Amino acid sequence: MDRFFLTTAIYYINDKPHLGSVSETIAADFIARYQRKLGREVLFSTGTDEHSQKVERTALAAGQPVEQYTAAAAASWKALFDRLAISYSRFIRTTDADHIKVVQEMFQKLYDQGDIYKGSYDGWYCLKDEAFLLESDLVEGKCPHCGLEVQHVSEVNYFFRLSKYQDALLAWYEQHPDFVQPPMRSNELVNVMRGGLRDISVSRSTVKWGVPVPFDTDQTVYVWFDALINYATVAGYGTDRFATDWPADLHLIGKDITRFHGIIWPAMLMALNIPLPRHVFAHGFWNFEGEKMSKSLGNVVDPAALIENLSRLIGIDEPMAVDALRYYLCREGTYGLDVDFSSQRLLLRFNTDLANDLGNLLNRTLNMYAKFRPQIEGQPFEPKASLAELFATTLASVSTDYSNLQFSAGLEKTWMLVNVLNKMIEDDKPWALAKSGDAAGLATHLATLLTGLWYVANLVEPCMPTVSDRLLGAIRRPQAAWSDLAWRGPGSDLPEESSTVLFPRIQPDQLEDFLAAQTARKTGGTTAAPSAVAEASGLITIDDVSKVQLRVATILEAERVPETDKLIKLRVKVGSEERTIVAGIGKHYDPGVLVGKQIVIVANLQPRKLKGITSQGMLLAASVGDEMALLAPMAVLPDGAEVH
Ligand code: ME8
Repeated sequence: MDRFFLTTAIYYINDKPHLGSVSETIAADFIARYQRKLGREVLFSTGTDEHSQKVERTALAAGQPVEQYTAAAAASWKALFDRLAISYSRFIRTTDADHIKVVQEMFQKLYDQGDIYKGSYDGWYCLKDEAFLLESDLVEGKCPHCGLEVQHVSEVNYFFRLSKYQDALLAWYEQHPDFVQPPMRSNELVNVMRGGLRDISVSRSTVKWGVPVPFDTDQTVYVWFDALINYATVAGYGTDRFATDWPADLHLIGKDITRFHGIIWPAMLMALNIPLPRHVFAHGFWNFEGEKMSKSLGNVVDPAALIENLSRLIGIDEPMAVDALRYYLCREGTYGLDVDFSSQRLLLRFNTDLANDLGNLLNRTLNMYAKFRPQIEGQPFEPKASLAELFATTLASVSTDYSNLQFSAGLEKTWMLVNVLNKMIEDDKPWALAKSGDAAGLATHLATLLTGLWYVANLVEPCMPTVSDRLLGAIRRPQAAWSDLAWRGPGSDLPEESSTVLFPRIQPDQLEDFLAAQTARKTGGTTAAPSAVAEASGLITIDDVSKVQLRVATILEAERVPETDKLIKLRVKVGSEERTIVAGIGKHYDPGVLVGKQIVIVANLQPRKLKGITSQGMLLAASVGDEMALLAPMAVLPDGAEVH
């Protein structure tokens, strides 16, 4: 059977898990489940990075022996991953005996062959990132990555000959342009390598909590050297299994640790004569109000509390709350880029996508099937042939999105199917078919709903395993491999219940309670503003609308902004006033055709600079895909006219 080996980064355990850290494991679980649906045997690892100076210090501060501290912390990470339905095959701890053995074997081998040598380090060290830094790396004397204070370190330790592999690494990147993704991350690394690589320190003489260097008991292995090796341990380095389980197909990591995975780890593998992983994908960060979630900034969202709040205040059981969180994390934003967390957006997705679109579809299908079953007895029970192609092409396109880690795009397409089915109910009017005695039409309609739901339940499984099982339980159809999904009737798999509430629609008072609970956690007691509650319901008030002043404007002049094909600078007349507006319409309009036209602008927007030009407003345009059209009044009006 085809195999797929997937890893997440392993987590430092001096901090509690936050939403950002678990988002990586959830995304990896999505991939693992999808690969299983493709019929592959999946090896999927995650775990904890337990050595290091900062863990040693945290245990000391907690007044606990470090072994005891790490055992308890690792157990709580693992328990959270179990709660989040993470289907890992191995939860690796860097304190596991097999891992320590592999680290020591590799260190010894590299030392024996001259790739590790003794030297002395005199420079800087960032405790938060566990990174050695050059004087020239520092920004205003602080760590360039996390911005925290650094410490001066001067010690004798062992170095890895990273510089020796610079050319081989660059050649590898040239031959494997998709080794590191997204491409911007690969470009960053190539630039670093072209700037020249220096040998790196790979042991510490002042840190006791680490894997002992096998031939020098005064030294422990540097935590990153130890941690990266976890991937080889999982694949059974040193055993027969390694030949089949290695290389990894995908290392999923965050954008802050690309140098370790895209430069140091491949160089270590080259030195050890081990094949390189096939892909490294670096995702973006979950931010909170534009800042990376981190304990030092005090803005972390606690996933366990979030699930508890959702479950308790919305009245759903915990596995469904977990799935709602998983859906939000995978559906929001483009994977690879940063995303801002918002409790309101989470609830909006819950109410619209999950309760309204999907939950309703299931409930209506079950209701109608139970009601009309006697009328369709003896009729052929096959789905509409006219929808076969749409479902087949969507399945293929969702598959491409999932394979490219474009989870949100794949889910969006799945929801397009949900909405096609919902719309079909409105268009076909099954109650009218029943009334007019069109038993064949009614049977086709119901078979289409049940077959469509079977597809949808399978397509959402990588993201929401419990929802998928419950959907399938309700329509009494089995989980299917991707290749077994076919546009055929349900056969003898037929629903028995006449209704089920998958997700209840959240009521305004529940919204308020949830947002208050989430806010209280971060600010120590304040409640959610009413506007936040309204926003979460997806509705705005007339007061919100009246804040925006829309006006008709006449375009006097238009010219392209140099060095961009997107921006056009407009001079517009709004009543007695003339203004400059910079608009991103350059790919859709030639400046010449715009002069003399009337448009609608937002007149009370704060000015902002675009390419050095102050833009005093924004124009309104509608777009879909690559098409765009400016909005204009249907009759010529005096410019400055208000738009209501
Ligand atoms: O770096 N949003 O561990 P770590 C998204 N032990 N992802 C985030 C995030 C956020 N706000 N914050 C962290 C380490 N992550 C090392 C890894 S691997 C051999 C050793 C991601 O606990 C981060 O980018 O600091 C990384 O991929 C993972 O969580 C673990 O981070």
